[in-house]
Amino acid sequence: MSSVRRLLLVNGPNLNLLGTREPDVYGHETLADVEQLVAATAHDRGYDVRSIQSNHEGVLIDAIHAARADCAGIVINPAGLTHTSVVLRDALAAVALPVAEVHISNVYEREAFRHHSYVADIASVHVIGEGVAGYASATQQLLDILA
Ligand code: CA2
Repeated sequence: MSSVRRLLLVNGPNLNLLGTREPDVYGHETLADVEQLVAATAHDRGYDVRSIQSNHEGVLIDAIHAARADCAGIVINPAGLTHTSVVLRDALAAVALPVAEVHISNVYEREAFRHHSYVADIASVHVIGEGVAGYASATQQLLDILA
């Protein structure tokens, strides 16, 4: 087990709008609810969580790089960058921490352009289409790997 007992939670572009639009797709919970859920799940197992959401790819990449110094793993919903971003993938691969990829909606039941993930093959955990509750499940599975 790593002596570092902290996770990084990363939420990508537009997820700051959670709970305010498209509730039929993303539910009624807010980003604050997601961050609280992950923090509570991790705290129960002795971990704390640093959370970041940004609409800017470079900000997310800087946060991922910083995690190398003081985090044991990363829970990430890359949002639309999932399907487009080689640089986000490269950042995750570079820090070489265990990664849990979460998607609130079932991307495989949506448009074809959402079916490919640049992150999927470097993530150890995938939770897709379980709503916001999927973040808790992803956190538990990541902590199982870290235990
Ligand atoms: O299902 C997911 O979690 C997604 O990562 C969400 C992304 C989408 O591009 C991915 O294909 C699947 C979109 C995040 C936008 O979030 C919003 C939340 C509320 C209202 C509008 C957008």
